[in-house]
Amino acid sequence: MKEYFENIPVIKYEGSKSKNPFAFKFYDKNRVILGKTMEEHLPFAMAWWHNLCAQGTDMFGRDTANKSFGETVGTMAHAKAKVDAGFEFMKKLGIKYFCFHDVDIVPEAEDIKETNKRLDEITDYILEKMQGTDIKCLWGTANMFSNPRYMNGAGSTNSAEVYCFAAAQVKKALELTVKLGGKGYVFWGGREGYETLLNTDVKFEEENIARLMKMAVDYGRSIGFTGDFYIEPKPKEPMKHQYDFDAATAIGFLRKYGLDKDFKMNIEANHATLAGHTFQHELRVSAINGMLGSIDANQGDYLLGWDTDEFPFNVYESTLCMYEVLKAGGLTGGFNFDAKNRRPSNTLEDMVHAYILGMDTFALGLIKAAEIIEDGTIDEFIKEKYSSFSNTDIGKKILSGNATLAELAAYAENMGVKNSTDSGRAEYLEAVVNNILFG
Ligand code: XUL
Ligand code: CO
Repeated sequence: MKEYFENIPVIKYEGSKSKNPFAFKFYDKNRVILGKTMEEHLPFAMAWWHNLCAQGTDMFGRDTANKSFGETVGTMAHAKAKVDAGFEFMKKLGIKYFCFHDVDIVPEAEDIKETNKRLDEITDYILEKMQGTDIKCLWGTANMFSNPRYMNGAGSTNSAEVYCFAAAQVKKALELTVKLGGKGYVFWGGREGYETLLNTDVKFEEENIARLMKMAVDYGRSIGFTGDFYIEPKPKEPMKHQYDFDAATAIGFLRKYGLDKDFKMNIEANHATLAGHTFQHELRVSAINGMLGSIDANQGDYLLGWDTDEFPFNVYESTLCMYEVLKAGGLTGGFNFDAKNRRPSNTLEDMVHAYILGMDTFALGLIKAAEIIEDGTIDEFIKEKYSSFSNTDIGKKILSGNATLAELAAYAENMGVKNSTDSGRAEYLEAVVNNILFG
């Protein structure tokens, strides 16, 4: 079997003192943290599209990286070489999951019937490669945003015929996800949105998206898909205004259309920040609604207003992410590195460095989040902050749901002047976190 990453060894944990660029400094898969191994806490996934397909093209320039893997790009021989290279990559890094769009794994043909044949062939091959390994599919999805036919949306299109194409792609991608044993199925609404209301019927479009999702749930369940469907919220890009703006919006949409039992959120860090939220905020909103499913682990650049999909290196953010994940009792999905190398980081070695960076960043986040929880200061502070609702009669009455507005008003009138005097202590708590991170 041809080796693609010839100079790359199997990546091992060597500890933080190691200077070996091809070793983990913090990701020690067997280390136990709060009762589970790091590997159990952190089901990492490789994103097929960025890692095996994207060659560095941006709005201003063409490819800088070569992902031909020795074959002609756009052929089935190339599609197979990507499978071989991808499996070698995952094995060398100890990554147990992958995520894919239909068109990441085969070149799309003019005729969808031909594309589907290619998809059958390549997934037979992927299944073959999976045998004898513990590599699994985390989630599948259909790319309903690249083909020009989707320029007016997929589920939100104006055209009944284009809507049928979207349905056909979702049907096939679901079948492939089931075939590969995928745990989840993602809807990222890339072109589900609008530029101007002068040409858009928002109500019509949202209802049609819900219809497509409902059909997907019915079909998925009928062919044995028992996993979670996910919405991956994103506020903009490529559209000016995307319907799945953020977790709160997507959750409201799912409840309105009765889809909330089958769907959870796939939260992407860079999408959160584009929505003007922190990553942690989106995770918390999902978790308190019982919908924290999976994570697209990347980060944006606060100085840039677009989806840079960088590999995560910000340990403060990965710590707060892992704090949310631990508090929520873990993910049903995993941590998919929906991230790409910077355009000038264009070698095969750079792909490996990027994954080492990402995995170490989340390992550090896990270690530090567990320390925050074990330290207990934050939890205690928050418990104490709201304690007037648990240790006073009037507070208990409010929580019981049996209080009336008149009763509370009478209570306030009898109380005299009362200003809130309980300090929020934000700076103290930030210092506590810094001390755990760096102390
Ligand atoms: C785009 C994005 C997608 C989804 C899957 O911003 O994140 O790659 O993760 O379609
Ligand atoms: Co994503």
